[in-house]
Amino acid sequence: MGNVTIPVGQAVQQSAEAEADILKGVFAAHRLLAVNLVSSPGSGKTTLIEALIGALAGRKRIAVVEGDVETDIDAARIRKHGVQVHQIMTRSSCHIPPFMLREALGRLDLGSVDILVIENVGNLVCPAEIPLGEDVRVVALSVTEGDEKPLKYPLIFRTSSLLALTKIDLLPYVRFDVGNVETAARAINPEVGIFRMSSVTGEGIAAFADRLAALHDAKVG
Ligand SMILES: Nc1nc2c(ncn2[C@@H]2O[C@H](COP(=O)(O)OP(=O)(O)OP(=O)(O)O)[C@@H](O)[C@H]2O)c(=O)[nH]1
Ligand SMILES: [Mg+2]
Repeated sequence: MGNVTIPVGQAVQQSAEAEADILKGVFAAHRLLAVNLVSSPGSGKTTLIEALIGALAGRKRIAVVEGDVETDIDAARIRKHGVQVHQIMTRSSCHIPPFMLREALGRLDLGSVDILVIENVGNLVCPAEIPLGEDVRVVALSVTEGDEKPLKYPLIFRTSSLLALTKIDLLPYVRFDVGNVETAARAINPEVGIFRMSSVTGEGIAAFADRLAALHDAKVG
């Protein structure tokens, strides 16, 4: 029988998908909802997680995995809220690799978690291609980034079931057409759930928290 040649890129993707399946099994076994939060650097991911911890307090037990190239600054911010957190430093990787997430999960008490929020490395490109076995992928886009982003980075908008439009308190000061973004996002993914929110005014946070809580309820029955 002759050798079968698999292009390297395809082989890497297949192994990432196999890893993601393992992670999915871990999340299912612990009856937790895994949320993969993706955005450009500085869109407000960590601030949003901090607001969610407050909004879900007493209802859902939250744990957080932080992914950054360097530093544990974000984990230190989350730790102050008294929830479980683990920081992954990816060094040269522009996304959280599944094997690093698997190691991180081993450091958390998953039996006491309802919703695991994974803050991916700030980047709209690399994390889009790497499934982490998540139940929900959320792409966050802040109003200071430009309203053409769904058109320029379609993969992350196609593969995310929720879109968090962050920093809407800044709308009076920037040129950003929310309607255009929502139309473009829905053209790419008609099923996408869109949330306009501000971690400064608190607008939209409760609705977003309620959606995640409902998704966890639906998963565990
Ligand atoms: N005006 C306004 N500023 C915000 C809001 N959310 C976050 N910020 C600010 O935006 C900056 C970046 O917020 P972070 O939460 O650190 O963003 P991030 O996406 O976690 O950043 P990286 O982890 O570096 O990718 C900080 O100065 C926040 O205070 C918001 O809703 N409104
Ligand atoms: Mg952050």
